[in-house]
Amino acid sequence: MFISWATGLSGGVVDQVFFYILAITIFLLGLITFLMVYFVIRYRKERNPRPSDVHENIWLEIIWTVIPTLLVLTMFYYGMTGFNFLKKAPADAMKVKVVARQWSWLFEYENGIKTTELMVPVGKPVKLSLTSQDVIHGFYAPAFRVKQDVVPGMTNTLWFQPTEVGSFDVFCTQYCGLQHATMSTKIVVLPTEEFRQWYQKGKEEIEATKGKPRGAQLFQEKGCIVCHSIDDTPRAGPTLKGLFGKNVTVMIEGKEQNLLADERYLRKSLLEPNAEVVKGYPPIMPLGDLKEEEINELINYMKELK
Ligand code: HEC
Ligand SMILES: [Cu+2]
Repeated sequence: MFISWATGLSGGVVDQVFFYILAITIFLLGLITFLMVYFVIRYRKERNPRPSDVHENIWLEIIWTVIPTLLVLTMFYYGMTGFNFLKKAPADAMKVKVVARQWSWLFEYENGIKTTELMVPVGKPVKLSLTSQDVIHGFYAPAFRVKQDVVPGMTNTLWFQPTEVGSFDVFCTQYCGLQHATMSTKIVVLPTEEFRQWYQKGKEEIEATKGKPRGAQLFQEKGCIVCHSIDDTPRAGPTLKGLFGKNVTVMIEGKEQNLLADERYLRKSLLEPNAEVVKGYPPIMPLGDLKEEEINELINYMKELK
């Protein structure tokens, strides 16, 4: 579903305030419209040829001051308690780091797993710490009714607690450059046991790279593996299996061109990811923060992916 119905604890809290205010607004709209029409008929010229001037009606004034004030105060009360609820994550929340960059999201879990879609277990609160590597982005999960700006140089937080299994949209709400519209992902809520297995498996994969050459470790640590498989599994980016020495069709400033995937090509892919963009893929590959030595290791590693 494009915009899903409210879910999670925050969804319920936000909707309560929203519908409370909406109900009062609709009631007042009805009351005022009714009185307007009624007075127009009741006090029309034929029935009331000489207009009379009404001076002071103390009770009327008290009523129309006190009732709206009380109504507005209850709205403030519900708004404030809802706001406090949304601002304070429970202590037992699962923590996930979120890095936004032009134009993708990266999620980093406490055990080191990295993903491009946010995987969470059902029924457990999740606390996100959000930062940006480049410009201001906005993390927005409409189904959970939560939204937070993601600003370079600072860490903002946000929390939610999913109450049902499913897949929910995430959008970027700050116009952050050309491919802003493609900067969306999903929150995937899994049953507890399924999540536990996934989390464990990810941990084992990380452990498995420990004894491997530096290039393989970097490929994992720098999050390349999140978008590139080294077998044929499709991910956000093309598989890197058998890339070296192959011919690739790329778009350079909108023009199609055939290039040999040699060392120059691999290096350029890392230094200027959006200069030679593989045909059929969006230019979402982020500029990793890589040292010269790390680039060399990664290139050596990619050359060996047969
Ligand atoms: C957010 C997802 C994402 C991440 C993270 C990412 N890439 Fe990419 N990468 C892509 C996409 C999408 C493409 C294809 C479009 C393009 O060329 O920009 C690509 C293209 C490439 C290419 C050219 C592939 C080809 O088939 O010609 C190489 C090489 C590459 N990436 C290496 C890396 C390395 C190494 C890292 C880690 C430092 C990395 N990528 C991180 C998404 C990503
Ligand atoms: Cu963005």
